[in-house]
Amino acid sequence: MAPIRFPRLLLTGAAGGLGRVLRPRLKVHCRTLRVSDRVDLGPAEPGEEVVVAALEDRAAVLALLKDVDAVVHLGGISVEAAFDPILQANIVGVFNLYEAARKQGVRRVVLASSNHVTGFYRQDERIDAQAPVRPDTLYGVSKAFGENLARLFHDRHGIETVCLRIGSCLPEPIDRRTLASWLSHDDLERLVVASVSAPRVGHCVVYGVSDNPLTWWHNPGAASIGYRPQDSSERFRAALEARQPQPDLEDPVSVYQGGAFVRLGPYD
Ligand code: NAI
Ligand code: 15L
Repeated sequence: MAPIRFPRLLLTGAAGGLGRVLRPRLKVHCRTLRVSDRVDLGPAEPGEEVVVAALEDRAAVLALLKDVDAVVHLGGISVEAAFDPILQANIVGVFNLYEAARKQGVRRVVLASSNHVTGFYRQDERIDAQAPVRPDTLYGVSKAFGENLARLFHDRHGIETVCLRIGSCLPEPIDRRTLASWLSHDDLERLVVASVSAPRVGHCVVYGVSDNPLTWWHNPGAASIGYRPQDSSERFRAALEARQPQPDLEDPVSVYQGGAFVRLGPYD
């Protein structure tokens, strides 16, 4: 894998599921990895700096981005929730991140967006990243906000962002839906490394999936940033279909790409 050309990388959401996957892997690719979360991260490992910060704390986020060359932004609410925590973490928090990037001169962000930005497309449709957003939750709306804010900060301030509409990043697919949406941990690493190290990305939106044969997403942006997935959900299909009954195809959970998210809410 090509080395990242940024000396100091910031990884937010480092205490979360994907943060814990990426923390040891990104270290290999940069001189200093600054890891951050709102919860305790334990002591810094060699080559690390640890900063505890809440994304909604503007001053703390400004300090967090000081001397950073690029950001991998995973922090925030990662599922459907009431509006107020989503507002703080995913809307105020993302604004604080981009304002801090602008003020601190950070030129590249890899933004964890989500497939739930387009979760109300049907599973029998194949879309690309240019399709109008159809969020399936307030969470999905907040991710669409992040993508749009990233575009503003690119057009107005030249900050480059790869918005990753991550599918289902798991050790292996867990049901029929995730046979289509699965992103392996190794491919997550490949995708993030490509997003950080591609020479020019502008503002782009890429679905974060492995090389699954049945997919809902036409994803040309992935190749253009140099992402080459190596894994496929296909080897799990037979066993998974054998142990899981055929779903009710009229159920919205089976109809829409967002799966169970399309039924979540209400919102307080
Ligand atoms: P996670 O929920 O396990 O981790 C998120 C981390 O963000 C947590 O450690 C949490 O403490 C931190 N956080 C939450 N609110 C914060 C705040 N206000 N200030 C500072 N830190 C805060 O989520 P996971 O699974 O690791 O996902 C990482 C990112 O990728 C999230 O942005 C999520 O929306 C996105 N994503 C993940 C997918 C997956 O398959 N795991 C699929 C699609 C998107
Ligand atoms: C997401 O956006 C969530 O963060 C993750 O927990 C999964 O539910 C994933 O989407 C998915 O769609 O499987």
